[in-house]
Amino acid sequence: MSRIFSGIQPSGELHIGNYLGAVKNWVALQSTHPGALFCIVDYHAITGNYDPAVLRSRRWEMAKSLLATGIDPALCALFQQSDIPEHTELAWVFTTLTPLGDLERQTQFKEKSSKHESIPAGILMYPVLQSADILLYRADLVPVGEDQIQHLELARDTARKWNARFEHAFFPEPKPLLTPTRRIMGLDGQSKMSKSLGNTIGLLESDDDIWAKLRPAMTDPQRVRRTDPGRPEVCNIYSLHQAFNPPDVVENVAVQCRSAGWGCVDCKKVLLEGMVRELTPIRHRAVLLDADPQRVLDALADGARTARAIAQETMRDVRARMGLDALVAPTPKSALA
Ligand code: AQP
Repeated sequence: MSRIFSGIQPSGELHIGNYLGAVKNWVALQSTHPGALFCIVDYHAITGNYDPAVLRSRRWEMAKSLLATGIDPALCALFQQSDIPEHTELAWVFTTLTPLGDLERQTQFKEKSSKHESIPAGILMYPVLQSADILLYRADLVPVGEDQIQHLELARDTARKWNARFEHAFFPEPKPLLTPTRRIMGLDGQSKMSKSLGNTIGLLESDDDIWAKLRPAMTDPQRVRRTDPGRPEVCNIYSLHQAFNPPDVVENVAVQCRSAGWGCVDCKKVLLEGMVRELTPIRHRAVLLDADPQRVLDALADGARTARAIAQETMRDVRARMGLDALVAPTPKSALA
């Protein structure tokens, strides 16, 4: 049976891009793949400047939000990366096998480093730590959004390199598991919806707040007047309809858009209905968790126990194969004679 691992940074609120690209899939997969591991990757969230108090609160909010989506600690392990020091230990091992050029070629590195005058090495090393996150649990399936495909290629290379040097087939070569909504664009319709770009709709936002963001959101730029026919295939709002509304509604949206039967605001109102239908139960569960925070702490403690046992076993095996296990005194030369 395949083992599933995936992670999410507590670098901001859980948004509909994270949800549709990855987390909704986690919730489905936890029932079909017992023993799945889902990690709040907090070491990945400290690569830039940050406020420790804000990070603490975001870790909490992320754990709560994930449980609210339906992540069930009885079916999977939900834990924090910083509770398991073996992540950083294995990351160092993998650093020794990774060519600098492979890291500099990563698209996310190029995008994120261009925003810094002095580039933090953590941004460069991010995919090495990510490979360690996955391979520490010898996971072979990783439900992620499209932006992570290149990083997973690097994880496969790393697994191949380590296996070739130290033990054949020890680490599996992890493959991505994508959803039909593998890349959700931000409300500007220009770049990926991203916590750090401020172009998100949070999973726990109120109906009014969602509407305030949807109303001015980018649609087909050729629809200047209400009577201009639209092109659903280029419209970000249409792709959100595909994620939140049933096929008959989506079909009608396309007809109304192409014929200019609806204006963009009418179309967004129908989208809001679909979003509210899906997000209301999640928001309700988040309120219940706010009233019973011990459930969040218990889930994380249980998850860390499960993860730690696997991580410690992997590192024992890795150290032994690399000549880093406990030393035994050499046999004295006189005893060999
Ligand atoms: N816009 C997106 N569409 C589809 N999937 C997405 N994911 C993120 N954005 C989208 C997927 O969500 C999971 C968790 O992502 P992450 O927090 O580990 O890192 P990220 O991809 O860098 O997410 P953000 O929101 O863009 O964070 P920042 O701004 O901090 O870098 C991943 O599976 C990701 O593919």
